[in-house]
Amino acid sequence: MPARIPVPRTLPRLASGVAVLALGLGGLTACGGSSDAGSSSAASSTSASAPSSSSVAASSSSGEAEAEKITATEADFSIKLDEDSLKAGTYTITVVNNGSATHDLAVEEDGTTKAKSDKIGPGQSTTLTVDLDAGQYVFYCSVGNHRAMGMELTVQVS
Ligand SMILES: [Cu+2]
Repeated sequence: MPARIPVPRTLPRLASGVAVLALGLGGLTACGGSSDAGSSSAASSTSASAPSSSSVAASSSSGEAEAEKITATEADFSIKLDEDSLKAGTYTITVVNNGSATHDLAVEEDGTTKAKSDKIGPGQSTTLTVDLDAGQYVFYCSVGNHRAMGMELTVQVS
């Protein structure tokens, strides 16, 4: 009567208490531009009176990024942009009217107009500053039925 005791070949391992923590920290927007700020102390303007018409801009000093400059060229009836891939950030858009009608430039996000330039006549230009997050926008002219006539441009911001 051979009493074979089956010996398990796998030795019990000591499971050391290793806890694997998956830190899912993502999506934090980091400003990529490492600009040397604080070296322009030579121009110390002594303007004590702030214009009262400016909105309350007492935000924190974390947003020191310079505005990107792009140009939107308008004609009768089209809008062209000199950049075709935009990254999220602050943009100062120079609007140039090369047409013969009055135009403006509006920036729409999800059906809501979030910024609009002054109306400019033929040959004039103006600027419009807008913060663009990642997403889809429509640049269009809000004058008359110009948008329906082709003055709109879908802009993708990544
Ligand atoms: Cu127009």
